Amino acid sequence: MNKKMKSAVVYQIYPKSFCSHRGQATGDLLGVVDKLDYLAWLGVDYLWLTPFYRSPQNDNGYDVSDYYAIDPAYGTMADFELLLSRARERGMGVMLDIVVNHSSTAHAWFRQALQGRDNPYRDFYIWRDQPNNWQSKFGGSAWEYEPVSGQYYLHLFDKTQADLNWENPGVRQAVFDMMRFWAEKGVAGFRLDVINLISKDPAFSEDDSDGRHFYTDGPRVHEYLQQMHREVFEGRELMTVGEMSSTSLDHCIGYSHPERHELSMTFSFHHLKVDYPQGQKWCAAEFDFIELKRIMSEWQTGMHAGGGWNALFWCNHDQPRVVSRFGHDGQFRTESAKMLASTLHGLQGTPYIYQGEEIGMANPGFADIAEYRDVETQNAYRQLLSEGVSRQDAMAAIRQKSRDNGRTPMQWDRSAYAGFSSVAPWIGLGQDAARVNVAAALDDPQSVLHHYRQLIALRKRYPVFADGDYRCLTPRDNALWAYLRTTEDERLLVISHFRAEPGHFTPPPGLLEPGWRWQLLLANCPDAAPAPTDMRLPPFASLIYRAERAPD
Ligand code: TEU
Repeated sequence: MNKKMKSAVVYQIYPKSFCSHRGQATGDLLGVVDKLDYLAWLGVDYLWLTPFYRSPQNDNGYDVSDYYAIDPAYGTMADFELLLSRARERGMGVMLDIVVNHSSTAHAWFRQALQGRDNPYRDFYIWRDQPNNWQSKFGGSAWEYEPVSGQYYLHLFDKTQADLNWENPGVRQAVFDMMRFWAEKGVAGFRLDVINLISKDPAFSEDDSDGRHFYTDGPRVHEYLQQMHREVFEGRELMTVGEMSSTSLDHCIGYSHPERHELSMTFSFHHLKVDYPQGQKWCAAEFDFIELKRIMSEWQTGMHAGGGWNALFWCNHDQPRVVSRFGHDGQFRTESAKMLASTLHGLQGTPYIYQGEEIGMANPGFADIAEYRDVETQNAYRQLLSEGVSRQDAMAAIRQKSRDNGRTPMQWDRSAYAGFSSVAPWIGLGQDAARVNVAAALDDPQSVLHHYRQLIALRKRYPVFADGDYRCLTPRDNALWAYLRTTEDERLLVISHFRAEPGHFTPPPGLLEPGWRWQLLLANCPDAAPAPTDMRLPPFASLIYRAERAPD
């Protein structure tokens, strides 16, 4: 990655819920075009769009049936080309979501594969005469019986998402051809869906858990990514990010170290499991703040030392809203949303902003299971009830954890459908849409939105954001996360208070040694001291200070 890429910020768009240009229940590509001026004003450099390829939409487009076609629900290839050029005119690149751990079972390759064991496409997928004990990430066995051939095919996700067989060189060539097609069109980068799951251990052994030990960061995954780099990325200036499921720090250094020629950076998820007691997602639970700091600090220092690069994120289309999760979506919504933003954007790596996060959108709190659309949520609900969990407890878990928390329509203004569409959207709106929306946020200089805009600008202005090393100053404090980023010439001090009660910050010994000139860059509270000092912190306070070497 060059210097400019290292200071870049990415904005994630879930087109289905972003904006409907045509005034329909689901968003479309022209809806994204309509909002480009807003995104350029915010200052982001890349737009990652989740999949809009042709798809039966069993998993909202992560089940692709044609990698070369735009799903008619989202528009046409001409719409996409318009989006690319209009974004480019505004200095923004478009990143595509590449979903090649699996394809839809409606894909022509799979339909061919069903023709029989001799069909040349049979070996594009993974077939076995007997299933093993591997489990789908969406619940149930990872194997589906196909009665005509009498074999089972592997699906780590929904049964309509059949895993591709990367051992087959023909699969790899077909994937690289497809990626080159989009690169030639002028996309600026790729986000690679669950890319660390593509290499399965060929023994297909029984696992003492759900199978993950035999396909996570599997035996040939680095080889495959290096091949992808040679075949697709080399000679092009592309920003690439891999989504890494249940991965390790060492593997992520491998995936993202520039000299290994794999990817620019990685998403990992350990920090978003701090509200999964004993690893269990589907229960309502408090988050473990100390653990959150520990994990994020470990990835900060580990990736820095190893020469890897983190993708930084609190939210995406699979996660609850961070203000509801680690902040306070009531009285302190604005303060806590800003505090969380500053905490993340002060770290080393590339920050990703998920649509709506920049205005502090909260979980919708749907009361009824019928209001949820997501396949994973629906499966989880059935599973919980079958295990004897009460409806009330099941719904409490779903309200907190469902992926649909992040999928309600983007809130643009206070009109009936929040400016998303002129008809009822495919999923309900957040309850706060009349108050929490882009139009209101633009008008209010104290809004969460203006805070995000300032954070993006600061990253571009001061090299310490991209380059500084990281030290956590408060690993055991129950309320405070303060950290220091340092280069030869600059220091950055981020102080974040994670509680709804007042708190306190005391500078650690040595921090204020002479020779440095401090300034306040950004705060979410009035009357912040101009330089770090012993201070009282209001609820969810957050302050960013910077120092440079004072002239002798
Ligand atoms: O997600 C991968 C994934 O395993 C998780 O984020 C998953 O959704 C979560 O752990 C469930 O609790 C990616 C996409 O982001 C997601 O939307 C797709 O459903 C999934 O891959 C399959 O393509």
